[in-house]
Amino acid sequence: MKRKLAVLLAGTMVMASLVGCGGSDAASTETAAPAEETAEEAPAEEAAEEAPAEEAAGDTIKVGFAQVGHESDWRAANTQNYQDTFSAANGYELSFVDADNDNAVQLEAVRTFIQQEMDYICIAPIETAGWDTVLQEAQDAGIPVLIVDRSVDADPSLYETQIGCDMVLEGETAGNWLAEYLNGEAANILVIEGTVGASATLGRTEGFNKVAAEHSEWTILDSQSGDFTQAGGQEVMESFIKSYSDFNVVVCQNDNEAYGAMDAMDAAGITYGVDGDVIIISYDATHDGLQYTLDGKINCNVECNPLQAEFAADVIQKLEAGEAIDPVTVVVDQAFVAPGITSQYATTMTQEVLDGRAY
Ligand code: GYE
Repeated sequence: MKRKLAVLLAGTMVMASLVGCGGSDAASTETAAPAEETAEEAPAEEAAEEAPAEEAAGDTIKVGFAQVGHESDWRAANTQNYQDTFSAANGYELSFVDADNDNAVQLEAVRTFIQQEMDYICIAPIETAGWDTVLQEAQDAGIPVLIVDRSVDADPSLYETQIGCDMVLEGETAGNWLAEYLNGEAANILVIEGTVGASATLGRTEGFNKVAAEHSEWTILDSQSGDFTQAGGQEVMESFIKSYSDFNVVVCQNDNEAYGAMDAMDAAGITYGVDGDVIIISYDATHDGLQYTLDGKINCNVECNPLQAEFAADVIQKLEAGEAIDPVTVVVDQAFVAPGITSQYATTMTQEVLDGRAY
């Protein structure tokens, strides 16, 4: 009881949003239940005593964002987008932590946000696993959590919502495009995966492998993590080149890995892209990745849109207003292919498409 009361006194504004939300949305009612119980159990006059002070300080919404790191161009664009959206001018105080791809640092950041009594916590989880305890701690503290970009394997009642791209679909799109492009030709495939245990890695791998399983003429020779970095992509590709002499497809699970893989192939005299021996598939479709696609160096680039902060802000504003929120928001992607390729799964790159890309 003592803990519950402390929770109530610490977050009048948060509690109000949860109660309001619970009243209007079935999915969120469940999520908000512990905080609502807290409200009901606490003596009304004690809550009233504390409320005015909390409300006076409550005009600015305090958001803690535990970001993965700064491993890629995608991540840089995503971070910038959060900083622009959750600005003081927009009524927010954003506390930003770059976890540098370290799970322990990310967990610690979330615990610090809980201690600091943030109004909301956004987590872009490095890995899917290991979140139950800290999410429970946030819920016990009455702080709504938004899982953003990647997903977690925790009980969904421990967080408000998940916002991100459909990584499995991205993998399927890459696979479907390859099948269409090869049209029955054999493929010896090397995969440079993203960070081990990340939903972006797991989903893209699952989706691609699902299509690969339908093609007995395809062989996945090897699949290693390049940790979503350019250096990682280069290192993995260099080791692939030492081990395999007969491959015609390299799948890079993000653009930065593709840049590293291209450097490694350049150094080894291996040609790639529309005029080369090796087909390159990449993910993200960031500006530079699309430049390489326009140049015909990357054959197919499956988009993952990093501009997701608006969706998070929308959820927070709805919770503040006591409105219903969606338990899941899928950020819609498309795929792009090099000039000269036409595909039912992707848009053929043009200078105009590239000029329209802000990140
Ligand atoms: O593809 C990669 C980044 O989680 C979707 O993380 C994101 C991935 C993105 O490092 O570039």
